[in-house]
This record gives sequence, structure tokens and C-alpha cells, in this order.
Amino acid sequence: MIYQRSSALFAEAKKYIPGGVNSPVRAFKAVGGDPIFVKKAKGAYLYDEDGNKLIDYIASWGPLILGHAYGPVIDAVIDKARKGTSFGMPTEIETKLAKLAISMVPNMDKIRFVNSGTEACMSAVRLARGYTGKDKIIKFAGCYHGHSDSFLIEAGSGAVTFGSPNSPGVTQGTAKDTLLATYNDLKDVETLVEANKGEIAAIIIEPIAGNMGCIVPSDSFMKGLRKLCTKESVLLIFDEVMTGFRLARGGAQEVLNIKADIVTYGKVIGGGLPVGAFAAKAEIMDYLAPDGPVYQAGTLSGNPLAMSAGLAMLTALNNNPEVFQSLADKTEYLHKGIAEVLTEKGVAHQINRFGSMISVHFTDNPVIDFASSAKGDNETFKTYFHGMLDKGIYLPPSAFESYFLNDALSYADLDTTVAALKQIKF
Ligand code: HOZ
Repeated sequence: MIYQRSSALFAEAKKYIPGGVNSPVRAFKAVGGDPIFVKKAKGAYLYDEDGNKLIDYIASWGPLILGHAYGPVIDAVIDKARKGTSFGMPTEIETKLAKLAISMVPNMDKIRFVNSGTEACMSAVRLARGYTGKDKIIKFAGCYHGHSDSFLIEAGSGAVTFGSPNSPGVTQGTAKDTLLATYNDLKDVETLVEANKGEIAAIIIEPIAGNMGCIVPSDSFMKGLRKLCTKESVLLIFDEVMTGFRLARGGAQEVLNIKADIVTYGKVIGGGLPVGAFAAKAEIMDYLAPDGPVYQAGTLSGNPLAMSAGLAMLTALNNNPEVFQSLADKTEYLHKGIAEVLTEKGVAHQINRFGSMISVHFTDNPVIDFASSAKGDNETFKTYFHGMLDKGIYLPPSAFESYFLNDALSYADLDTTVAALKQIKF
């Protein structure tokens, strides 16, 4: 495939936008070459500026569960836009979306809408600190909770892709309140909590990790974490920006059967428009301004276009819960196809999958945490990524990102994907 116009557009973008992109992973630095500029998308396909059609496996990093330009979402946004795009005043649709979201998710009474997953996680931690009166938080190496200061400590996703999991610009004062644990290692968390007894406000985790590639938690780790938090009066925050409304109506809380104290959402809850949210029991949420002392605000929070997209999206998911099984079946089918080809070719690999999240780690050893994920062979990943791209398959341009399947993908698309893999010379 030819990507000439994309390359020209990238060269022009670099003159005015740092690195030519507004979010680092998009720049293809981890895989080399120039990024693809998208012109439009529909269903399972991206159409780029060179006229290529690509099968998409990122779905805008998760939210487009029903495919690109999903009819009811587009209609809802157009209809709303005609009536005004932003008011900075309350609207009825915010309550409608809040009511629906809360009805789908276990264990939550109230929800506050913000504009991104970063904002949601940042606000959730402030709320946890305000509610508990404690300062420190625990996060897991390789987990990514957006780019706010407290989380850029051994962060996954783009941060680690570019070798800057600890970003300059984060003060030591902030960094010292973020303690770091190893994913899937309960003993490590227990030791940290013990060493900081009475000082931990919250433990934040991606319940299915997607920012060091897809990593699945063990049942005993998750159950142990919940027990430990309850025992030590630490709030358990599930960052469900990727998993919320994707794995099931009730997200990871439902599928793992674990109740979190605060849950954060993003992307999906806006049907692909810029939305984030955080939710909890009323007792915790009522600590937020204007009822409580913990401040959080935003002119674009609850934006009518974003709310209408979110309402259309969640309504569709709520009315068609079979979509989650359909997605999981497709992901399993893809898993089998990829595994078969890579095994035949003798390429060392591990495939991690949960529901509609999946990633291929090029290593012999099981990938259960950041250290094992980082052992993946990036040269093989690059060959794989560019080999697939050349055949019209768009995968995440970093080994540290999960794929997100969308239900517009057909089994024929999955077969095309596996056929493309067969042609790659490793
Ligand atoms: N690292 C982000 C997803 N985990 C990428 C976001 C983006 O570039 O849009």
C-alpha cells in the first residue's frame, strides 16, 4: 500500500504541532515510518488520505464498540448540534445519561461527567484523598491513568513507548505520594500498605490492563486487593476507561465480580466524543463540590453533543447485551488464527486476551506484569506491525497497547487479518 499523502501531511503537521501529533503514540516512533492520516471511517474500516481502506483494530482506542460512525450516535449528535453546542448550564440529557450509566453499572449511586479519562482519574484521586483525609496512592507499574502528574510514575502506554514512564515536569513532591506496585503481585501491595500504614488513600488499577499490552489479573490478586483495601480503609479505584461498557454492561466490576469504591470511565461513555466520568456510592460522591469540599469543575463537562453521543451509545449497548459475547467470540477466533500462524512460523509469542481486548507479546514467557511485557521483542513487533499495515490491517503502533475489537468486524475481516499475517516473513 502507498502512504504518500499521509507522509506529506505528517511533514506539514510537524511544522506546527510538536512531533506532528496531538498524542505521542500516534507518531509511529515505536515502529518507525510515518503515521497514517485518516480521512474518514465507517464500521470496521478506516479510509486514509491516500485512498487506502484499512481494517481497524484500535476503534479509537476502545470506544467504538459498534464500529465507526455508528448511525444512532451520529444522528443524535447532528440533532443536538442544531440546538446549540455548549451552554455551561445544566441540561436534562446529563441526568438521562447519568441515570442510564448508573443502572448498567454495579455498585454506584452517582456519577460526575468530565471531558477525558485523564480528568476522570485525576478527579477520582482527589476525591479519594479528600474523603479519606490521606495523601498517598498506590498505582501499578505499566498501568496508565492519563497524563496528570500523580500518574506519570512508571506509566504505561505512550509514556513507556517513548521511554519516559517518569516524565520530567512532575515534581518530586507529587511523585513521592505515588507508590508503585507490581501488577498481579498481591504480596508486593501488602508490603507497601504495611510500610505506609494509615497513609494510603487509594489504590488505582486498570482491572484488565491495556497499557502494557493486554494483561489479565489473576482471580486471587483481584480478590486479595479488594480484601486488603477494605481491611485497611483504602479506596479501590477501578480505571475502567478501556473496560467500562466494553467487557459487559457493568464493565470489569461485573465480569470480575469485584466491587470498586470509585470507578472511572472515558471514551466509551461519550460514544467516541470527548467524555470521561467517575462514579461511586453517594457517601463518597457527596464529598464533591458543590455539596462537599472537594473541588472539581469544567465548562465543557456534560457537554450536550458528548452527552447525546454517550446516551445513544449506552442505549444501544444496554438494549443489545449479546454484543459483548459476540465481540468476545470474534476476539477468540482472531486469537486462534494468529496463534496458529505464529506457531507454524516458529515465532515466540504470548497472546493475552480478555473479552474484546487482546494483544500479541513477542516473548516466550507469560506476560503478567510490566517487567514481563517489557521483555517482548520490539524488532519482531515492528516487522509484524508493518507487515500487517502493508496488507491493510491497522494495529496499535506500539507493543504496549491493547487492540480493541469492534462488532462491525466480520469473520471475513478476521480471516483477511490472519491471511495477512501468513504472508509476513519474520
Ligand atoms: N496511549 C493512548 C491509548 N492508550 C493513545 C491515545 C491516542 O493517541 O489517541
